[in-house]
Amino acid sequence: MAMPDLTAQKLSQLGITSPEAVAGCFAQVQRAFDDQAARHCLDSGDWRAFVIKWTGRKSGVLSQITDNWLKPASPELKRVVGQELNKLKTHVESVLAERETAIKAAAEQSAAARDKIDLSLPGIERAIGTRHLIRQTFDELQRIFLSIGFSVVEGPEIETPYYNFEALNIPEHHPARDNMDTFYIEGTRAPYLLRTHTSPMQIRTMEKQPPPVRIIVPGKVYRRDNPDSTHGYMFHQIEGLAVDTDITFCDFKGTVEYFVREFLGPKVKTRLRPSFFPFTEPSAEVDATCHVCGGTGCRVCKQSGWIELFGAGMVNPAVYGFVNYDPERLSGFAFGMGVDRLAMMKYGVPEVPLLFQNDVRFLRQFP
Ligand code: 2NL
Repeated sequence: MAMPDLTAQKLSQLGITSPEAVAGCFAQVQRAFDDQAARHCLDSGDWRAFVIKWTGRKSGVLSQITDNWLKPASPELKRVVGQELNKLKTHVESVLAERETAIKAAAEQSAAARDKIDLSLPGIERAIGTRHLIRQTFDELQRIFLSIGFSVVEGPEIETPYYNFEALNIPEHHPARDNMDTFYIEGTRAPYLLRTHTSPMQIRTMEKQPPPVRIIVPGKVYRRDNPDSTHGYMFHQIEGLAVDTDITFCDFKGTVEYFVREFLGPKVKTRLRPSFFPFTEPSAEVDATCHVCGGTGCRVCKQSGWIELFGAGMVNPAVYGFVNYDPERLSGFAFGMGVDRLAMMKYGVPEVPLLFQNDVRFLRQFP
């Protein structure tokens, strides 16, 4: 007979009348318990249910036996039922206690095993980034200018029209503003804009310190362009400025040539081509012999043998007026180069978007 049916009935209903038969019933119950105890594993949720099934106050098997077998037992059987019940209770409790100790020990052991640090395992490898190609190019350019006595100055990307245009001899409605159309910041009382070159920081430096000045200003600059393979709305620039009492066009030319040879190699030749900037006079475009054909003419240099590198010139004396420098006593040169352009040229990057999409297949080529 299955367990609940057996203990749900009174002994008289089961037809038990002798002490031997009582002992037989208890033996049957104990076998059922031992059987289940062996099957119920150390899984603790399952274990709880098993414990309650046997020792639960309300409807546990032991309580059922007390209620159904012991209490209504006939006077002749009461003693033996009580004895058998006590034996069963002791057995059940000792088995449960034993198993519980084993469960706890096993849980502790597995927790200890889990927490143990295996020092022989390889560590977690974290990918360490590398310097982006533009950063590498900035560093290279800065190294060259630092080696000949320039210092690095940085400044804000949000500027006023005065520092970005007026103080650089670009008055309102000057046509030079056309290709430097920029982003204006709305909702501020004073007009603010995103700088179109890093020149504002050269103006700020001259305002603050007396000559001599020998600085380069690296940074991000913005222009309102439609993005394509050669343009973005942002690019990186390094501008340079040298002002002193005795700076000549020869210093300008010598510095430019030194820089180009350091950056592109000793075989590269340089030429200056007349140009125009409102903030320099005279102004020049600096060209270098083509890095692809070496000057003989190819598709990249459009058969000319020359590649345009950057713009430069002698500082327009009008600029000195804005910073309280004496144009009679001082002279200097300045230049501005697009870092992205130079990086693309030197490393053969075909289009601007590649620089800023941060595709690892591109980045990994410049570790
Ligand atoms: C270009 C050309 C240039 C300058 C920038 C400059 C700054 C001051 C005074 C005079 Cl404070 N000049 N900067 C001079 C010549 C050229 O940039 O094409 N840049 C991308």
